[in-house]
Amino acid sequence: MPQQIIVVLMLICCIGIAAVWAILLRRRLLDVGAHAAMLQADAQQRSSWLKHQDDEIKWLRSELDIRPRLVRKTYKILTLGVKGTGKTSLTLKWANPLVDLGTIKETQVERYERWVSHVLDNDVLTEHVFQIDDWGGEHIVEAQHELIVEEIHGLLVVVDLGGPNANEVDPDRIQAQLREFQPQALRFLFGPKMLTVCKTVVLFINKSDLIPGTPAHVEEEAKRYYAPLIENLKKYSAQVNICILVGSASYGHSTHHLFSHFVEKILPKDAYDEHLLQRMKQNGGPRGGKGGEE
Ligand SMILES: Nc1nc2c(ncn2[C@@H]2O[C@H](COP(=O)(O)OP(=O)(O)OP(=O)(O)O)[C@@H](O)[C@H]2O)c(=O)[nH]1
Ligand SMILES: [Mg+2]
Repeated sequence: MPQQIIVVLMLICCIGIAAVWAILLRRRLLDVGAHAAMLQADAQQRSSWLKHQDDEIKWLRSELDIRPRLVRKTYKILTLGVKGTGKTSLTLKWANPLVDLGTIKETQVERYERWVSHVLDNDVLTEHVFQIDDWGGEHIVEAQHELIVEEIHGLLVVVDLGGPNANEVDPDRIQAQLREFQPQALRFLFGPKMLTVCKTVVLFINKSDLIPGTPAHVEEEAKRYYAPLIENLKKYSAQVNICILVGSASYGHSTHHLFSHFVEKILPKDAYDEHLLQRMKQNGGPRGGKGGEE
């Protein structure tokens, strides 16, 4: 009898264990099923992302195909003058450069870029850019050399009425600058290549703030100091445009005329865009205001 009980108990135990196993197995199977469903959903999502990326690449390619080709036209403007006349102060003011290409140590030239206009013609977008080379006065010989060997579209000669910390006109300094640009030097600078490529020469008499009086009087005085140079420059006016400006880089007098003047004289007429036309209309050209003479 006890043996039968033992057998029955063992049977009950076996059935119990089997039932527990069955439950565990069922749970496991459910887990595996859920995992498989998750993997399938994940795979579907990845495949949809891939398709989306593929579509995006195709769209970008088609955009690239219809995008205009970019062409760049650079016009070089050279700034020339003895040490401390205000060349850098003036360049930073008129050119309002967006790009500072940095100082080239060996040659001591500061090189800047200013975008002037963008013109779209069929599938070509032309970007017109001024490159301004601002040579330190200590390197005037290298600057003059650049004028002779490079293609320079505009020349900005900067003279001043007094030294770096002057608070009045310095006649000795003016005489020294007149000697620097005496007729013989001008003949050397205004060679055949320069006269062919260069569209304008601007003489900017800087530091007009050192002369007291009305703007008209200041201009007259400044031009009187530099009369020999003005006269010698004008001898070239049949070959190249000559412009005389009196102003102050520190106070912004006449500095705004420079950009419009260079645009007007250097940029071909088909290089104007809407924005530039608007700007030129507002400025009224280089002689729209006072201080300019050609
Ligand atoms: N009073 C007066 N000082 C000015 C004017 N423009 C520039 N300066 C001063 O002149 C000094 C020289 O100015 P810069 O712009 O460095 O002259 P620069 O011609 O570039 O000098 P270098 O590169 O050394 O040849 C500075 O002390 C300026 O503050 C101006 O319109 N009026
Ligand atoms: Mg400088």
